[in-house]
Amino acid sequence: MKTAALFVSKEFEEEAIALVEGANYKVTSIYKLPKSPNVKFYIQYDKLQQIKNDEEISTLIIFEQLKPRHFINIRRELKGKEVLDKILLLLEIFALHAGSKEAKMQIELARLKYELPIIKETYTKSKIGEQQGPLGAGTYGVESTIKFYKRRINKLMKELESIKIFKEKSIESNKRNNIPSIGIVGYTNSGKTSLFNSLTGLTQKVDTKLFTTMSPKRYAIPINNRKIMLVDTVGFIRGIPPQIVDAFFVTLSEAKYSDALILVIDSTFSENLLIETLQSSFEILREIGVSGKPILVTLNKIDKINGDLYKKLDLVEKLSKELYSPIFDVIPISALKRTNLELLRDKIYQLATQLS
Ligand SMILES: Nc1nc2c(ncn2[C@@H]2O[C@H](COP(=O)(O)OP(=O)(O)OP(=O)(O)O)[C@@H](O)[C@H]2O)c(=O)[nH]1
Ligand SMILES: [Mg+2]
Repeated sequence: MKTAALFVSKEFEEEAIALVEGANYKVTSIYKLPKSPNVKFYIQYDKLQQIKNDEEISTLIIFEQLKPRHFINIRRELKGKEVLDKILLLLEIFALHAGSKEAKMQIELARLKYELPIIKETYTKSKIGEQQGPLGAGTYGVESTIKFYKRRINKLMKELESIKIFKEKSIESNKRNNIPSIGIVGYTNSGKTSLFNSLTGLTQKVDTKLFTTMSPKRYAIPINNRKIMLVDTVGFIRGIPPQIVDAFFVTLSEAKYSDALILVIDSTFSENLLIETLQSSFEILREIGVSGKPILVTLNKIDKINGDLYKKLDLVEKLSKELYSPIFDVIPISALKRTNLELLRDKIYQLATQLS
């Protein structure tokens, strides 16, 4: 297993550790981010030296967004060690879980686009004699790498465009068949796939790791003799960097094309975290262009909480209605123990009836 030194602000510490572990690294040390970033290395020079000299650490992860010059300077300083920022870490996790060809292509595209400016800047520096190119082959090597990147980026963009057109057509034809589709969305690990499985009877992979689902899954179920399409999607996280929104978007766009949504919220969160989760969930939905579609909010994992259910339910209901309209309903469930699943099926049926 690879070992990582992690630099992260207190606010994101828990989430960052879960993500780093989800990418199969063992976190061996955690450092605070500097209040004012070092111009050359982002982190403090003495900390960088510590990491350089620590043979146990294979990877430096800075849970922030680095500039190309930071990558170049840190990589030069650390020689063989791997260096990831928040974006490269997320892309690595996406790549681990990506199932569909489209998701894989979207992730490769995001990575190439992110690395191209780093290579370009290395090229500029190597030209003025500051250092060798990334492949150690001088400027010629870097020039051909840049050309390769650009060709590959163009090719991926073309292929993705044709996949998108094909997908839109098939979604259109579903619409003509009058099958309403309902997207299951929410924070990663909230229980979307568990809910999808208990409603469809399928056995899609469920795990405590973040981003277990990386490709959307569609499946039509009958409720009261009516066919309804359910779509399981990739989970949200807070503060998705804009450069990788597209890699997310490949699955999140399913939410945009759905006629209505089920938003799954993890009821085991503290009240503060519930508030934050709701705010960021509706924010992300707005960012991907969801508006006007009815949303059915489910407060999941209620088998794990005791006592404060009604307080939390009240909070979620009030805040959801403040943040979005129309909220179709808010109901407590347990996807795992199948609590209130019949009620949920009824609600889904009512929702579908309202849609057509
Ligand atoms: N106790 C309890 N655990 C649940 C419930 N629903 C889901 N879980 C657990 O929560 C974890 C995450 O469940 P998933 O269904 O994989 O969550 P997800 O939202 O699909 O996660 P991603 O695909 O990673 O975005 C798993 O360990 C589930 O067993 C529930 O109602 N009660
Ligand atoms: Mg899932």
